[in-house]
Amino acid sequence: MNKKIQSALISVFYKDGLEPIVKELAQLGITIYSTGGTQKFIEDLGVQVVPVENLTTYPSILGGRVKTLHPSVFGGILGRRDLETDVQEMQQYKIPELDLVIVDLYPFEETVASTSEEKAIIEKIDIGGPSMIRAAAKNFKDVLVVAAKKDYAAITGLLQSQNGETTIEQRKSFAAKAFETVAHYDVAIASYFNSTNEDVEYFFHSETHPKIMRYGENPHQQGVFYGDYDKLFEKLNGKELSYNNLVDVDAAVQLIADLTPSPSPKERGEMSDEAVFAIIKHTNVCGVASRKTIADAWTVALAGDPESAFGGVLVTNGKVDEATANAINEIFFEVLIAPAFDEAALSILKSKKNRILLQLKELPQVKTQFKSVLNGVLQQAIDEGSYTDWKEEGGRPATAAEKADLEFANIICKHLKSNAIALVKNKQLVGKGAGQTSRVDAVRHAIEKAKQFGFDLTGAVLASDAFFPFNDSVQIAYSAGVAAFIQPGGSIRDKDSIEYCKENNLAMVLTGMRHFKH
Ligand code: 93A
Repeated sequence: MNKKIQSALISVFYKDGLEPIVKELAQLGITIYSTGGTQKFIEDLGVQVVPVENLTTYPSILGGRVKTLHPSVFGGILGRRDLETDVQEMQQYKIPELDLVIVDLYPFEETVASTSEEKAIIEKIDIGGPSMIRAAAKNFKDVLVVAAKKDYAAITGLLQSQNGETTIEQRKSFAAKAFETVAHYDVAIASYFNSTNEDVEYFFHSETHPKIMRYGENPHQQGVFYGDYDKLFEKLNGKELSYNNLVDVDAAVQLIADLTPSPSPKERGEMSDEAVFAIIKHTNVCGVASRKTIADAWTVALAGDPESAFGGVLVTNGKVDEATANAINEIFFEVLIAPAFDEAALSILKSKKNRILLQLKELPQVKTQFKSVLNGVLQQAIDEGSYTDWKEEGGRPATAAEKADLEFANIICKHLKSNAIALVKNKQLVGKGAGQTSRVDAVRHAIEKAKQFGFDLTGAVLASDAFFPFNDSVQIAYSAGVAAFIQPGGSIRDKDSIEYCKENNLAMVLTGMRHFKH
């Protein structure tokens, strides 16, 4: 049903962008009601405005906490124009109909980001604003609600073109947006309250402002990041990093740091030898390779599991050049992290505006990890290093090429969720089993993946994040062609797998360092 707007209530925190809409309302002869600051702004434009106090018969009280919270205001918004009893009551109490509600809320998130002073933050919890928005959205049959600054232009256009009339569909669609605005606002407030509980304060420095994420791991979960990723990365392109992006970026950066001997990301950017490219999905690496050029490293990493790569987080230790950018551009990915990009590469990669490009400035220097469990927080030192020992216990020593692959596989395995198995051939991850409840299943899965993408495992090496309690894993891998193994050792039955390697002339390295990752 079309409705002609006769009256509007405007109460906005930021006044910029309001002028055209106010002028349009004046032009259409619509009565404007408004709160203190907004009223002044409108008056300064030379437009007539009725102070909201004329409706409430109260001044703004309690330092502005109560300005619009009054039956005259909410009655004017919520009253059903087609319900006789509502109409009668509105007349009885002299409540004018309010047909348009424009609100821009107190900037809660901005305040959280700019100060840690609780008193200032609490005052920026808007009560009247969201209430008016909800009321107007609920009564969309009669009222149009505008709850976001970004919609001012659209509304002005609408009023102009429809001569102050709106359709029910238009009002309902603005109501939906309004409820979204309020929902987001409340999530931000709840996240802030959760973040100030003592446990969290204890672990995180007070100078770090919590960054409220759009949501957590899933849209129905709240999410907050305590930290400062701008210190580590320069974002060259793309949308906001999500909660899941951050989790994967963390996994990516840790992996690439382990696969790159010492130089800083900046120096690495200039180096082209031993370029490593890795593809991360849900914190697990699903493709990784080391090659002379970055373009080759990318092609070979992707070939390891082109199926999983879709939507992944990509990371390299080399400077992204034009050839590599062209190749990467072919697939859909969420984030690309590199220490450097050349100009041509950047312009290719920036072709998609949502694609996140991060230039790694420095590696995080964090040495401690936290994880919440039950009603507390677990803290541990990070899993630094990849082996403490290098004992050749198999039927023969590993060859030089196998050693290189074994080291590579061992690091990859460290970065996979347990139980983890990594199959590597010529510095390419050709199969992996991760997050399996049985180690043998992880082996089977790794072999299956390798076969799926046409790899011949003859001469491949296998890394395991923990010891082999039985020799079944080694047997299965050997049957598929694997010739060398790396594992921490430490089982009372280590000798079963060692014996098997001896009998079959297979190399087996014991590292003395387990890499569980839960
Ligand atoms: O402090 S409040 O929660 N109490 C209210 O009654 C109220 N009414 C409007 N905040 C309230 N507002 C907010 O004031 C609006 O959401 C808007 O952000 C702001 C506009 O105030 P002014 O027009 O005085 O600048």
